[in-house]
Amino acid sequence: MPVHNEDIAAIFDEMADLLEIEGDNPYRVRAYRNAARTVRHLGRELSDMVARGEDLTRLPGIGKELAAKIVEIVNTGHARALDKLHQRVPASLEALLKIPGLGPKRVRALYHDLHIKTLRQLEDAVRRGRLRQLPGFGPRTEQRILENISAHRTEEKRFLHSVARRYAEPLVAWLRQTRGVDQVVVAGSYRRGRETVGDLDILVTVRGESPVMQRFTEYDEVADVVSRGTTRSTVYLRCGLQVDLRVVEKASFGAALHYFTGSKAHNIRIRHLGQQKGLKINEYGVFRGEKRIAGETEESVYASVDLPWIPPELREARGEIEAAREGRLPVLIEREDLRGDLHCHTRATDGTASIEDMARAAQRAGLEYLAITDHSRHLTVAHGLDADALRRQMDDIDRLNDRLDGITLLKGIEVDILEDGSLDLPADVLCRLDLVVGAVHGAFRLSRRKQTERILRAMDSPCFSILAHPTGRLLGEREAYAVDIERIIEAAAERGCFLELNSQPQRLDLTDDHCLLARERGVLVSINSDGHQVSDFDLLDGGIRQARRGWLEKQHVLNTLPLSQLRRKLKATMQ
Ligand code: DGT
Ligand code: CA
Ligand code: CA
Repeated sequence: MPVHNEDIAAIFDEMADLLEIEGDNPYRVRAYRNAARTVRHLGRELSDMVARGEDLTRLPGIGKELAAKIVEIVNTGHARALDKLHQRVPASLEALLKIPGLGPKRVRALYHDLHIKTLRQLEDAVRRGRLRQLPGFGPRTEQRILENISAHRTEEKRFLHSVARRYAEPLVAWLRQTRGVDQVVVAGSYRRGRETVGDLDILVTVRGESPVMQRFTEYDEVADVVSRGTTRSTVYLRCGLQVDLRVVEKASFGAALHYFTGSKAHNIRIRHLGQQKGLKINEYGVFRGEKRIAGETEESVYASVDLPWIPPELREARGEIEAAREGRLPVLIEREDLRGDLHCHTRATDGTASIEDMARAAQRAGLEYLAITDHSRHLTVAHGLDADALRRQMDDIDRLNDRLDGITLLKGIEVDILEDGSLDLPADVLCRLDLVVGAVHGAFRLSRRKQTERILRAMDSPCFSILAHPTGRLLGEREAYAVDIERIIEAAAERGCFLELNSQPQRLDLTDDHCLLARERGVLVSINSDGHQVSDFDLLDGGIRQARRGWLEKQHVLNTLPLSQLRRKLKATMQ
């Protein structure tokens, strides 16, 4: 069975959690967490690397012991060390870990000191005020736990688009290889490019007899077949992702694709338009009376209600139907429109590659310029640069630019926005750079007013260019901090600075709604990789997907500009 990086990362994360609950050595715990992160963000499948006998200890943070574990997982699908931990640590504690605000440390305290093992016991203990005996559990923590326990009960598990894609692509390839199979498309939220997907909705058309259903339910990664029929089956993959497969007739393919792409709200609007013209629109086609008049292609479905085809990313009932009717659908940005990347890291801080390697990788990714923006000194976990180290890096970049052909490096920094809104390095140092990317990396729990003012103040600095990952959220891990994003967008418009759409799969902020707002207010968005390794330029696809959901066109995106024009824009921010 093929083991994906995500499966390995999940095992390492779980081991870190369980070791921490057990009170193991913090260095060991951290080693597993770092390894999970490395594995998750690696551009290549570890199973391939193991198959080729490559030396895994050359990966950052992977020593002999971890390398051996990776090989074991790739070969057997599991880690004996984790199996042993499972025998020692009660399974119900893992459910507690899923409550936001309850990390392994707190779960350990609950378990050791209060013998709490289950959600029910936890809820009960909170209600009876028992948690207050524990250090670090105040009334606010109690409140959050209560809120989250109830939210958690109903919460469905969603998958990052990037993770779903790792499962979807090989499955689609597998189905395509099946006798008689013609078209295979993943519809649903996946096709609309949402940042997370609840399940995969796959449509296939076949010629004559095809064993596609059998082939689907016998796929290696299927853990559980929920239902199997001749035209529809549902399975769970081992990672927990649900997949629906539907076989549709060729004459209905466009109608089915339209229906199952959604969104539901968009579909309902289109169906109403049909009704007004005396047409019935469903997943089988467009009908006048009994007669099917359209449905083989999506274009034909839209044409039946006098509309041009609408890109899936826009189908959220946010004005796309009106725009289509009035001939003002956006010409959405594409990956090829990006000429550069304005946010990445190197070995100087928490990246894994040299400046030169990052430059070459960016060039291979088709980019013409790349801004090096390592962390500033305040971010000690990333070994942030002080003024001297930054000056040395600037000299290095000058020398490299003399040597490099076909790509230009820009000098930048990802400077911490401190709690009071000042920047982590003096203005005279910052103003010598080509651009300054400002970011919030701590004090996430300030009030909305304070957080907003903090960022506005940072944007007032004389040389602030781009606000990085403007909400600080980490999908599935950390909520956005409370902040008035509308005011920040307005402030960016007034000050002539820019907002980032960060392409890291867990970030993807600005969100789609924020992009719409930025577009409306005339603030240019910079779609950046925030790359920490050479393979990270691949992540730009995800940023583009989000930007398209936010209606962005080429002219709304800063880093589609040719270098000379970009320099002019950036200079204007460096007063
Ligand atoms: P997800 O899976 O939660 O990320 O989101 P979707 O949009 O993929 O939703 P899903 O998988 O429940 O259904 C796939 C598509 O099927 C959905 O986008 C629109 C269509 N659909 C599902 N149920 C209905 C419905 O009751 N009415 C209409 N008009 N369309 C529906
Ligand atoms: Ca779906
Ligand atoms: Ca579905």
